[in-house]
Amino acid sequence: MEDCCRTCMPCLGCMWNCIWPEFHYPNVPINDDTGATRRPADIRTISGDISVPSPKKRPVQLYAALFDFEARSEEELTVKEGDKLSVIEKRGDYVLAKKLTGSLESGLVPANYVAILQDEFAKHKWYYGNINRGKAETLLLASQNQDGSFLVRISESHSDEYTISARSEGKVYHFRIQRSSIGAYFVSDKLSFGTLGELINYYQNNSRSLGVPLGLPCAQQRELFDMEPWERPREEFQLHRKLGEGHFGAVWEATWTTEHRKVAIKMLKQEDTKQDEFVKEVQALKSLHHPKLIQLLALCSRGEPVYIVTELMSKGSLKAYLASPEGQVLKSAHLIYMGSQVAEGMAYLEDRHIVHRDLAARNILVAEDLVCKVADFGLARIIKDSVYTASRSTKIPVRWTAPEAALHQRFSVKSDVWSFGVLLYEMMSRGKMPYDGKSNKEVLELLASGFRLPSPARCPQNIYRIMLDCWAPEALKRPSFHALHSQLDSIYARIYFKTIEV
Ligand code: ACK
Repeated sequence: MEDCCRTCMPCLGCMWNCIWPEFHYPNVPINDDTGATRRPADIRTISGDISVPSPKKRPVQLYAALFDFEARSEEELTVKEGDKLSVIEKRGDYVLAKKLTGSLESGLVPANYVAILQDEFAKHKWYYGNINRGKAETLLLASQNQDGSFLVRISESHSDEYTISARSEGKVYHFRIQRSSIGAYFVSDKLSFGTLGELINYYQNNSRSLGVPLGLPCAQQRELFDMEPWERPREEFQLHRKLGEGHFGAVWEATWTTEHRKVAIKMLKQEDTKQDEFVKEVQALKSLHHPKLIQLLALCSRGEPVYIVTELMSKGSLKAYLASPEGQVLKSAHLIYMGSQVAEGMAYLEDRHIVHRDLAARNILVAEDLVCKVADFGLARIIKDSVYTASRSTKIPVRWTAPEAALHQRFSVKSDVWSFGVLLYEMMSRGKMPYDGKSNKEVLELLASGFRLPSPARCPQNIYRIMLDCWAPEALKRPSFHALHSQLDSIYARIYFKTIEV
C-alpha cells in the first residue's frame, strides 16, 4: 500500500494499485543453465519476470459441511450438515474434501456446501463462499442493494484467502484479505485480526481505514450449487476472435456475458463422422475436474454448431508458446515446473484409467505464470481393461506414440507415458520437432533398432534420464505419472532451493 493511503482515505483511482496489489509468487532462484551467478533478475523474459510458485505445500484447512449433499457419482462425497472435513484442493466449483470422522472417505463436494470451520463463516450473512468477482459485482449492483452493501467471498486465485467486495458510489471495489504466516487475517499488514469476523467488524466500524464504508451485508439469497450447470443458451456467449483450428473444428475466444468472463469455445465441425467423437469428448470432460486439466464450463448442445465452452488459457498451446520469443528464453527450472504440472494432470487421468492418446505440446495449454493444463480429450476413452485397442483407421501421431501403440494399437496409460517423454523432449529443446527430418516409417525403424531421441542441448542429465525411462521398450517398465510428477516436483524443489545445479 502507498504511504498516502495508509494515513488517509485512499483515492479510488489508486485503490486498485495499492489495496489490491498484483500478487506474485516469488521467482525461482536462478539456475542458469551454465551454472553462472544466480540472481532472480536473471530469469527475466521479454515480457518481464515469470513468476512461479514456491514448491512448499499449504497447510490443510478444517472445514464443515453447511448442508447435506448426496453424491451423484463415484467421484463425489456424500456429506451431512456439520460433518468435519479437510479440504485438499479447490477444483472449479468443487472442493476435493476428506471426511475427518467415520470412514475417512474423500471426494468432490460443491464448494458452496462447505465453510472453514474455525471461523464458522456460514453464520455471517456477508459470507458468500465460492463466487467469482463478476458474480459478486452482479449481486451487489442489483436494486436490492445500496452503497455500503458488501460480501466476503473465497479468493479466486488463493483458496485459503478471501476478498471483500463492497459497493460504493454505484461501483464495486474488491479488497484482498491475506493470511499471515500464523494464520491471522489482514487487508493492510499494519492491522491483523484473529478471525475474519473480527476483521469485518473492525472495517464496518472504521470505514476510513478501508476507504469504502461497509454497511449491510449483500441482500441477495446465497445461492446453492446448480445441479445442471452445463447447458446454456448460446446468446450468453459473444464471440471475439478465432484462435485457430483444432482437431474437431474452430476454437474461438469469447465472453460469457452473464458470468463476465472470457472463455474458449470449441465448435463442432459439421461432418457427421466427427460428431460422435465430439459427444464422447464432452462426456469425458464433464466428469473430469482437476486444476491441471482444461475445465469444461458450459455447453450449447441444442442446435448447431455445438459449443463446448472451456476456460481460456491466455498463452495458447505449449507448442506455440515454446516457439514464441518468451518460450525460447525459458530456463530449465521453468520447463521442469511446467512438465511437473502436466505429469500431475496426467496422474489424475491415470488414476481413472483414462488414456489420452495424443499427449504432445500441441495439446497442452498455457496461462499466465506458466500454468499448464492438459487439453483435448478428443482421443481419450474410459477403458475397462488396462489396454485399449484402437481401430486401425485412427490417424496416429507416430512421433509421439509408443511403438506398441503405433504398430499394434495397444494404447494404455503406459503409452501415454512414452508420449510424455517426447513432450519433455519438445519442452527441453524449446519446441524442436522430434526426429526432425525423418519420415514416420524411419522413426518406427529407428525405435525398433533401439535408437532414442538424443538429449536436447542444455537439458539437465536427470531430466534426460527421465525421458529414457519413459521410452523403455517394455511398457510395464515405464514409470507411472504419479512417480513422474513426484520426481519432477522434487527436482524443481531442489532447483528452487538452490541445492542442485541444472
Ligand atoms: O496454439 P494456439 O494459440 O492454442 O492455437 C490453438 C487453437 O486454439 C486450435 O486448437 C487454441 N486453443 C485451444 N483451446 C484453447 C483454450 N482453452 N484457450 C486458449 N487457446 C486455446 C490453441
